[in-house]
Amino acid sequence: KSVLKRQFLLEQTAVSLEKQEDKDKAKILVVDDETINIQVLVNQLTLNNYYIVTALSGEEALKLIDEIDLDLVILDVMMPGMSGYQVCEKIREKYSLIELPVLMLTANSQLSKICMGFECGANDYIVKPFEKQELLARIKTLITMKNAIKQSAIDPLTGIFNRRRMSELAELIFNQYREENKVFSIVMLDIDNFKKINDKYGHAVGDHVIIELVSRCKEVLRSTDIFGRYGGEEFSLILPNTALHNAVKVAEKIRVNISKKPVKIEENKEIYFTISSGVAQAAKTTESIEEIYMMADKALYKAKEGGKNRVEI
Ligand code: GH3
Ligand code: MG
Ligand code: MG
Ligand code: MG
Repeated sequence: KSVLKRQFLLEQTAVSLEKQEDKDKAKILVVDDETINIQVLVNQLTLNNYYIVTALSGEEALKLIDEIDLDLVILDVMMPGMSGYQVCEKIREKYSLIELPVLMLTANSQLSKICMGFECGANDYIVKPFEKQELLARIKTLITMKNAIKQSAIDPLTGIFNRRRMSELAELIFNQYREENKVFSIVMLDIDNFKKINDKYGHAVGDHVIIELVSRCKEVLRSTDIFGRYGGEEFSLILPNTALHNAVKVAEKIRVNISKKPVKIEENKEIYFTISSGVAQAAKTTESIEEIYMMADKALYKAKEGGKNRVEI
């Protein structure tokens, strides 16, 4: 029976993945051990233009959360195996209230159970049987809030993290890695002679070069790497679990990926541009994240002094 259940859900998911190619749709993970509950939610949410992913257990849900960039999790509390409370706590170890909202959904209306949900990291709580309108209104608010917060962390020209968010993430990673005794590296990248590109071809071409730089970097980076715009034509990378020599390899790969291929700026016009990078590693002895940024900055300066289009440590 449970195999059939799973099969049904897999098909449901496959169908919705096929139909809902629209990337703009908010993605919701529905976690419930009862197929019928999932079915009801999937139907309602799909009608309201959400992209739905489903899981029948907490264990399965946690896997999906790491694989898919979700906007909301709707979480049943009473499930065999991990309870919704446990799942929510696990989610909060990795994602904050503003990164991934969780809406708990359960038949238990006891005050202590509701409070427990919030203590475990839920953003909102709704008791079954729920009013469809109310559920939809709560979902909408949670997703709107998440998007608003996301906007404030993103650079509008390139779509990658802005400096503020990069600083927050660097701080987070620094603290986490120091506790766990792990290593990570920082790369600072700066476009060479960018002022000349602007002066010669105009600001719009300059912007286009910046956007091209971002996509060339993305071609090289892994999904766990953190990439942001530090300022004007300066970018920074946080490479988790990456020691200095490997970070240099990544920076070198990016440098080559940029310098080897021209950028098309008009129908029949292509230009080449280059970047310089400075790399530094955060090790056990590092006292603060600022210290690593300063080291990377110094290395970048060295790369510029040494003739540009190069990587230094
Ligand atoms: P270097 O090789 O030493 O890095 O020289 P550079 O010309 O790249 O550096 P400089 O700091 O002298 O000039 C950077 C220029 O980048 C100046 C600024 O007007 C331009 N800039 C900053 N942000 C943007 C942007 O968003 N778009 C465009 N088109 N230009 C920008
Ligand atoms: Mg249940
Ligand atoms: Mg520059
Ligand atoms: Mg600069």
